[in-house]
Amino acid sequence: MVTRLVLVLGDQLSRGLSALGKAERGRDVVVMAEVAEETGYVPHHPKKIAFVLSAMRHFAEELRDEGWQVAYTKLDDKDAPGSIPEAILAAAQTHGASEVLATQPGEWRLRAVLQEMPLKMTLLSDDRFLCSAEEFDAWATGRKELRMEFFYREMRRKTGLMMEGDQPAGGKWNFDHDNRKRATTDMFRARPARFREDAITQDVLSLVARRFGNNFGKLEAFGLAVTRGQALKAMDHFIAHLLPEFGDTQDAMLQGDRFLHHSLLSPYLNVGLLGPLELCERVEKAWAAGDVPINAAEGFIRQIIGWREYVRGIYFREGPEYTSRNALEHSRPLPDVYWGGNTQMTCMAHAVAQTREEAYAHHIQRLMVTGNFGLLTGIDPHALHEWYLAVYFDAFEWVEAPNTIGMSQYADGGIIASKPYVSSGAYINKMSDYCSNCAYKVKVKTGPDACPFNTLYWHFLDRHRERFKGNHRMGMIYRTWDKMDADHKRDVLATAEHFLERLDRGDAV
Ligand code: FAD
Ligand code: DLZ
Ligand code: SF4
Repeated sequence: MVTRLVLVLGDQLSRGLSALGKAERGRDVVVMAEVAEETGYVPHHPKKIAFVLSAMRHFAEELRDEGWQVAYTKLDDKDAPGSIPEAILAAAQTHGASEVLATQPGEWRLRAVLQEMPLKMTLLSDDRFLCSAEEFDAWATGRKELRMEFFYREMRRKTGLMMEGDQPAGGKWNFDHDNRKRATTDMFRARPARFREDAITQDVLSLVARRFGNNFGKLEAFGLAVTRGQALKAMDHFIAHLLPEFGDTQDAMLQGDRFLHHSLLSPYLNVGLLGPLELCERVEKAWAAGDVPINAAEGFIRQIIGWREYVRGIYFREGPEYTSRNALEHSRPLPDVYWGGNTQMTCMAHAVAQTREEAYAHHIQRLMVTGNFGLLTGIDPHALHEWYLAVYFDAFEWVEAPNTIGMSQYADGGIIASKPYVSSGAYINKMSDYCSNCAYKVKVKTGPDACPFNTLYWHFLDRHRERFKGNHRMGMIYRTWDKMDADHKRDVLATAEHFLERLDRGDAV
């Protein structure tokens, strides 16, 4: 029997991966490769690189323990291949193989490359998701608007999660009305699970420090799960200690707490150490046992079977050009503040500092602080896309791009967001304790002390009036703007212009 190669990528670390399912243990060779092209297509945060490489090495060990033959190349090996195709070709030569089994990569870039390989490629669909591309297309075709909420209901019906017959448990599909309270510093909070670094991780950490020490991001205090066993522990820890209050503090931001009741499970889901369905079934069980309130359980399950599956459907439906969309024609270069440049804005300083240290910021920080700032100031959405893809430990294009290009920057012209996610300082003030400690004044509307979000918000709406004036969800906002005193409006716009000039000059804003 001729040996076949079985490709396992760094975000395909699942024992149930379709390519492994089709392979034969005694016959086939698993190919896993640490390669410069994958570690360098954006300047990834060192913690993200270390996480992926350590999880890959642990996964390879586990496969070997189970009797698989694994051809694994490390980044620092002599003659290490520089890219995934090179790794495949080198392994094909070594093992005399001419056929490759692979699960479709989660990125257009690698899909295109694999399709061009001069070998027999069997590309299997990635069934670690609940909704296939075909199923998503069938749902989306013919709809005027692709509303996540309706997609989510389909996924609830399909999985039967928190369903009573064909009706949602508790009589409602969505309990967000009970969620999203302002966090207070005295709220009880447990910490997310952290793990000790073993010898494999320590080796990877030294490699990453040597090779990627100049990338934006701190490597010390790693602490992430790198095996399925650890990821399962992180999941259990979250469900027992954090999930009960997940809904309440979902949108809150606190200077003294970077994680609140968020799960930090996204990296483990995205590389395949955890499955979305097993996680949601555990959450459902905790709710059914009375350990978790319905608003928390439903809200969490919605993020996974709703948002996560929905954005993947959009990514593959919209095609490889999606990341180049720029519906609002924004072109400002990414300012230094995103790379830790000096700023007086406490909210931006916090979001960026925690990103640098943890490779993590939670959803509202990504959407309503760094995302909101990017949209209001008119930063090139592709530059922001590359930033988000680089700096977060859970960033893979299929999930990052729809969130950035679509949800956060409205660059897809409104496929994901029915109106742009913009806000003045009032929203950040309501949901956080940042503003009380800021050089800018959140209640001030014009002049040098005014919170930049207050003036940029109106500047954005004013300059995009033609596009948004007919949006039925924005009519009220434009009416409010129109009713304002003309002198005041002029001061608002002039303050915003002055801020943008300072930003363009590279001043510390
Ligand atoms: P929790 O708050 O605990 O949520 C639970 C889980 O729900 C997450 O682990 C995640 O798997 C899922 N989830 C929640 N919201 C979303 C969403 N909007 N899209 C997809 N899944 C979601 N998520 C990524 O996994 N990778 C990214 O690269 C990424 N980039 C983003 C960029 C921007 C501009 C924005 C606004 C959001 C982005 N998100 C991304 C979505 C979300 O911010 C993260 O999934 C979440 O912060 C991960 O932290 P957590 O595990 O503590 O999440
Ligand atoms: C993110 C990442 C990194 C940093 N390094 C590797 C690597 O060396 N080898 C590998 O197989 N995968 C890596 N990955 C994950 C890939 O970039 C990911 O599989 C593609 O982006 C497709 O989602
Ligand atoms: Fe951010 Fe404005 Fe609040 Fe300062 S006042 S923290 S800039 S929202």
